[in-house]
Amino acid sequence: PVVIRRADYQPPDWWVKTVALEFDLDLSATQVSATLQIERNGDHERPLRLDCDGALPGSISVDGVAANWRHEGDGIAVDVSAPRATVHLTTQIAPDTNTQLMGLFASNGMLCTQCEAEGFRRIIPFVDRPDNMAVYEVLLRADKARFPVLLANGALVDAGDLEDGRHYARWHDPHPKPSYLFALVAGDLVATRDHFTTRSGAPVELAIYVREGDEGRTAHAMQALKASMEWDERVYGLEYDLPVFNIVAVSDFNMGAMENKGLNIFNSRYILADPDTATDYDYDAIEGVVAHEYFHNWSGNRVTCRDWFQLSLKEGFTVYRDQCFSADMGSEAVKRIEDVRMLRATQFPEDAGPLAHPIRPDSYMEISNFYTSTIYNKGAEVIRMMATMAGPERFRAGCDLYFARHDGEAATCEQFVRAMEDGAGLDLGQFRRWYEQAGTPQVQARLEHDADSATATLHLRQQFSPTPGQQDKPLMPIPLRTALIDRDMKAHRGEQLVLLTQSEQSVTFTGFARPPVLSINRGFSAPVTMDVARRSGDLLFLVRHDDDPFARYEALQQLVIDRLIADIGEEGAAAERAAALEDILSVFGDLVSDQRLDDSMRTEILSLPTEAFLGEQMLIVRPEAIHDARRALRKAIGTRLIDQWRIVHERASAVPYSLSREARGARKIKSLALGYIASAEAADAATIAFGQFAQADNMTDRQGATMVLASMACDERETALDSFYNRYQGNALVIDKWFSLQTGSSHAKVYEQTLELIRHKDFTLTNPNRVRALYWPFVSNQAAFHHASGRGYELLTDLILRLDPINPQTTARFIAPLGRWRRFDEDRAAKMRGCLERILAQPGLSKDTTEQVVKSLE
Ligand code: BAL
Ligand code: ZN
Repeated sequence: PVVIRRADYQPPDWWVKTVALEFDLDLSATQVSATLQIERNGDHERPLRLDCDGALPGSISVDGVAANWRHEGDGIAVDVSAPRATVHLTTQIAPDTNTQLMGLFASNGMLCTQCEAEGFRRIIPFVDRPDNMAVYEVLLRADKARFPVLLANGALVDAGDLEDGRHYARWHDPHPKPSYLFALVAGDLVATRDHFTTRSGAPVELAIYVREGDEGRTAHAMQALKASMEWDERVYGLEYDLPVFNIVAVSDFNMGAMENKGLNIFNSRYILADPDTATDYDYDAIEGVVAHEYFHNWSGNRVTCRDWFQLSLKEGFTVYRDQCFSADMGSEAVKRIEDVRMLRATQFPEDAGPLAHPIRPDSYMEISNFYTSTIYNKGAEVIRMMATMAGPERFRAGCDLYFARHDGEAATCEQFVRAMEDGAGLDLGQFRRWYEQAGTPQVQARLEHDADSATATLHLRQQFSPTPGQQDKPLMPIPLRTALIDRDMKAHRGEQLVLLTQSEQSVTFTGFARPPVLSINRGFSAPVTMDVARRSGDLLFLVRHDDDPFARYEALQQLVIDRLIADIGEEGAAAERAAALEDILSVFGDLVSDQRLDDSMRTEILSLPTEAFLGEQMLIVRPEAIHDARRALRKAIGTRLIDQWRIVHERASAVPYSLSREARGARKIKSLALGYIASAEAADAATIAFGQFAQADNMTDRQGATMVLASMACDERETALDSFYNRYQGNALVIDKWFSLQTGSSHAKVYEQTLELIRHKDFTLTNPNRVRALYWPFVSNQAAFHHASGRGYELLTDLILRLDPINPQTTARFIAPLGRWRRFDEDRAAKMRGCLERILAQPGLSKDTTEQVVKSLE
């Protein structure tokens, strides 16, 4: 595949200024006709170049005369002599064979589009790049009985009946937009309606369209939409700008959702919720994704990206905005822990592997492969660091300037940084390296105390590991929120922001007669790994006394990690390790009933790091040893504190269902307690778990109990799984959970069970949610996927080879787990490489998958 480079950016030779589209919609043969007003950009004689992917034109005319055109690379070239012209072209497409789900496709008898990043060219040949912004008018015609609802971007300007049972709808979007934000939907859908009045008094009609029968599960998404609209006005001063805002839920979708102007299209899992079918986690995810797509209306649509290398301009910023929104709607501390856990689970491994790339990449072969955790989550951390350095008012001033300067434009990350410099008054010269460099910086910290001068000196050092194409890296500015805590007072005199800009740097603090305890990278102020030299007992002190909730969580996680890594490597004397275990058991015992913690935070703090995360802490991952050590620690915690876990489980079980914070916290700790009771191998564990399952009046409890049972070998396991399946047959989103619960379990027969599920009648390769539901939990299940025989790798390889011809975008996501071969022993590494080579040998392998495999083998 061709490599596209950021440095080669050139504006298009021709602009498309307006687009008039007409669709005669049909599942198997949709006719498209397009009229484009084009304008030459600059003084040249080059032809009009249109990107094209599958949708070959039936006819093309320029100013009413049949055009001279030819194929050229991935597109067509059309001769145009005048500086301005009207181009007319037609295509015919078959949505029902579009299994890639890019462009116009069919899902459960409805038609819908996904155009980001390069799907529009599968509808008509076009200047399909984000810097070409045009005004769209769209006329949709279809059979009225099969497609009673016809939607596109903007506002409805006309609608009516036609002959032969057909009807039409004409939509106009006054805001110039790139083609990736184009959308249409046609189907037999029902709407939940509401309305919102903007701060300026403009009325907005809101609608969420779903399949009949699902309308009872849209209330939470609607509430999230209205809360997002209000929040963006209050926090960023940004108002909505069209009279309608439509959302449509579809079952077959590659992404989570898509921010098309005025017509967001969602994967149904991020819309549909009621207590019986959605967990509290699902409710939060819906709130976050609805907000994310809504916030894109400004950070993405009003100001879009000049080219796809700038993707983090809209994604990193919008993730940061949705993270702050969710923090405001719930618990800031818990949200921060969840976001950091996600970053460490997905982005840190990416940054340490063969697919590492800066948040503003320098090159790509297939842009779909760059919708990554780095672009999204690390991108959000980079924005967060600027916000931390600026403080809230100055950060807002920087954002205001960015939107004022670039409204209606296709902008760059550099322009965002410049607006932040000018508006927030920051010097971001060195900070730009966060956009340029891949890899997670490593920071070493050591506190030196001098009793004579009553000073404490913080010594810091930054280091980088090479990443593909970047051997030597310049220094980065790393903002570290820091506090020195007095051992007696158990308090600090205020937090400071220490900006580490040098390779080694020291900061001296005065007035410390006794050595204080270092609390650093509080709130995870920088996305780095910290290696802190500590006195024994310091971590325990922080767990008990740090006033930063994230730092408390972090301290206990570190204690547990240190202990498990020592166990796995059999490091240190047995007596030392036994003492460390006693510390952990004692602090867990205190925290189970610590009145200062709410149950949600308590659950976060008392959850053990995953096996995969522990693997990340080791040079060479040892899956069985990690599994055994973690299991042993869980058993010890479960057994020692069994009475407390029982009390917690009973207490939480008495809290009635509601969406209040207290009730949600109770459900969260309930399943954690149940997990520890099971880990203790208590004789009645299966009975208690089945009791929770049978009595559950909501999905959080039911799923929590099933998850615990799924890893056990008992009759209750089969009864619960069968009952779960029978109860929810026909509800795709819940059946997805049923698949995940089994393939993600630590049952001894998880591999055999996964093979059976692949053959299950409800498994299909054409629905991305179902594919991900079955395979991701298995692949993330370190002990199962990395079984020494290599059978886990083969199972995944078989999927990749079968799925690639159907849906390359979803397939390519599954390459990364095999690409981590350098982190495993020689035998496993050889098997993983063998699988990658087997994939590469497949004739006709997609560009998406090829790019990821080639990079993973380099
Ligand atoms: N723009 C793709 C989906 C999202 O990030 O919102
Ligand atoms: Zn986004």
